[in-house]
Amino acid sequence: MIKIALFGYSGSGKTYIFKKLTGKEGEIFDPFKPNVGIGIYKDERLEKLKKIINPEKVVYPEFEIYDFKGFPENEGFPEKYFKNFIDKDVILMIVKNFTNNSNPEEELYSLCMELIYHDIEKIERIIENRKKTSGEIDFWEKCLEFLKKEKFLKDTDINKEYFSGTELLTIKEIAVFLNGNEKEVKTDLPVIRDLNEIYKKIIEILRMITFYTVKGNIASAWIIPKGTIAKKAGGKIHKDIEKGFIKAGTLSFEEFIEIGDWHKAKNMGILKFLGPNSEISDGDVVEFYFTR
Ligand SMILES: Nc1nc2c(ncn2[C@@H]2O[C@H](COP(=O)(O)OP(=O)(O)O)[C@@H](O)[C@H]2O)c(=O)[nH]1
Ligand SMILES: [Mg+2]
Repeated sequence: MIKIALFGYSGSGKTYIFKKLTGKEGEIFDPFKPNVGIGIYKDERLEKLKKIINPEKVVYPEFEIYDFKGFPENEGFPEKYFKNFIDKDVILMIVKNFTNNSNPEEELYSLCMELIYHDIEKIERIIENRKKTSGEIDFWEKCLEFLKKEKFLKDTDINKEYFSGTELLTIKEIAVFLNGNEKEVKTDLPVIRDLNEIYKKIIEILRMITFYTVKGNIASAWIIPKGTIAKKAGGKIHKDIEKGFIKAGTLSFEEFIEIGDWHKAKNMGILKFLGPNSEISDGDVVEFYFTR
């Protein structure tokens, strides 16, 4: 499941957004223990499928949302706090923009700097250790230079392999949620302005796609990385499908909606069949054939 961490100063609206997304009430005030909840993505295409085929059950994609206590802007975040983000897939920066004294541009800049300075400190420590053991430092010096230009490491073209196992944060996908409509913000980061758009945008930012299955009167949506091959996509549903994979019958979402019935489409002979190593496309409606 995709893990989204909400990151922002106190009062920016993290808990408000968390409650809206998860429907969960109650709040934890320990800065190192998050509110954790599940957000359900009412995927528009799945809603359409539901209307057309009227299945007994619809399984929507779910996201794990983490709401941590914030710190005031004039205080900043303690280093330990950032451990909260290490295993999350996306850091969603929540920027206050719902009062007329909001300064979203300044607040966003300041949040970015929190992440950048966190990484600078981590790398300075790596370099210190490498100097003691005469390990490789050129790579890390380049990273430092990059960060000092106020850029995120995820945008470097240097070898990202070295990043695995580190506690760096700017190697992650990072997006902005502009909470309110008071002011405009200029930024190169992906900006989300509407709660209803969060999941769709995050799927996009993570370079993922959605495919659909309609089986046994259950309609489901599945989120996979772009470029996933059919066999692996089947494995997302059940390991048996991947192990015994024969082929996948697919229809584009638009074709399926037009015809409105899987068996009819099959009889018309318009399914496209994919071998184990062919890629699934965004919006595909898929039936897997496999041996048990
Ligand atoms: N008008 C308005 N108030 C909001 C919005 N988001 C949060 N608030 C209010 O701002 C205050 C702080 O929000 P909260 O979610 O607790 O901030 P947190 O410290 O980031 O968790 C609360 O009183 C919220 O009800 C918003 O989009 N519009
Ligand atoms: Mg809160």
